[in-house]
Amino acid sequence: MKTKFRTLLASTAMLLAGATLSHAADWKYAFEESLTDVQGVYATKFKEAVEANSDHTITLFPYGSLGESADIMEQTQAGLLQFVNQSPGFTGALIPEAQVFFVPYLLPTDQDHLGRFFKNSKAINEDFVGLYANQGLELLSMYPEGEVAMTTKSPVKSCADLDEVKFRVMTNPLLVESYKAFGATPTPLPWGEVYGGLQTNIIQGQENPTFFLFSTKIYEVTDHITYAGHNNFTTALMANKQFYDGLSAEEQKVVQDAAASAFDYIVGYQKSLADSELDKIKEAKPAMTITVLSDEERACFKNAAAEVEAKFIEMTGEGGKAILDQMKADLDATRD
Ligand code: 6CS
Repeated sequence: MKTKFRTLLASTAMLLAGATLSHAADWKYAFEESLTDVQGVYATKFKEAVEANSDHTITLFPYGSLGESADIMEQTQAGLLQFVNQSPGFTGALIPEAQVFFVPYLLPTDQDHLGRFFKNSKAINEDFVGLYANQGLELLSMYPEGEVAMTTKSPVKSCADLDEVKFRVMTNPLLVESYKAFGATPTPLPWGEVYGGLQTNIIQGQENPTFFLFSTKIYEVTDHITYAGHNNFTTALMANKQFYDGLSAEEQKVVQDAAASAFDYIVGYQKSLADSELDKIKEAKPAMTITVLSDEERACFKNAAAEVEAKFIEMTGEGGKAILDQMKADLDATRD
């Protein structure tokens, strides 16, 4: 009898172990940068946390392995990928309210303020979660990647210097309006066409955070870096909502905790990157000019902001205005 009981116990234990094993899955996570860029470092932290706290594994797909930003979003919405990191620069075409990140001078360049804002903002952590859910996406985290700089072939001291400059922007309508208001000829393109476009002079400028100008060697095909303080690059991690809703409460907690710990890490990590990577650009190309515009020189960019904000409200109506107002309130509430 005892032996029979032991056998039963052993087979039950094996069955349970099998059941746990059969639930272990390999989740696919794609992002828009290389493994050593900010999104890659965030993804690595997220993967480490999920794997340390569950039986699941994560396979990371850096930029290019599954296509452009628009491709990895489609694959996630179709359920082929479980996680996607896509920046509002692209998501703005899908979720118009996400274009709010391109109202110039809305976000501060102070990285500590930004960190507090993203962590505590109602607009980010509640309102946008609902808007992303409408597109079949569970928004897990929004985080900053650094102040955006313009890189061009001729010097930029004011909006007038952007006249006739074909300026590449990510593919969202408000960013097009921004650069129109700045006086340039905006040219929306996926990332893969930017280096070649500058090399062949199809475009003469683009904007991105400093670390990306170095890691993607954009400094090789432009000669001037200009900081106007007009924006900070925002990006976002999300999951396929159907997949996320199908997880147990415990698994959802593992995913949320992993996103939160990767967020805490990346906010500090990316903070000093702008300075260290700018030094590397200076070393690689001493002739590169680096200009931080004075308040006076920024005036025309700042004046353009009101026009772009009005366009945003025109494009998104009451819902967009509510998000914008909430973001402003959240930014005020997280000031020092
Ligand atoms: O400008 C872009 O398209 C890219 N910029 C960054 C910083 N990350 C990914 C995105 O594709």
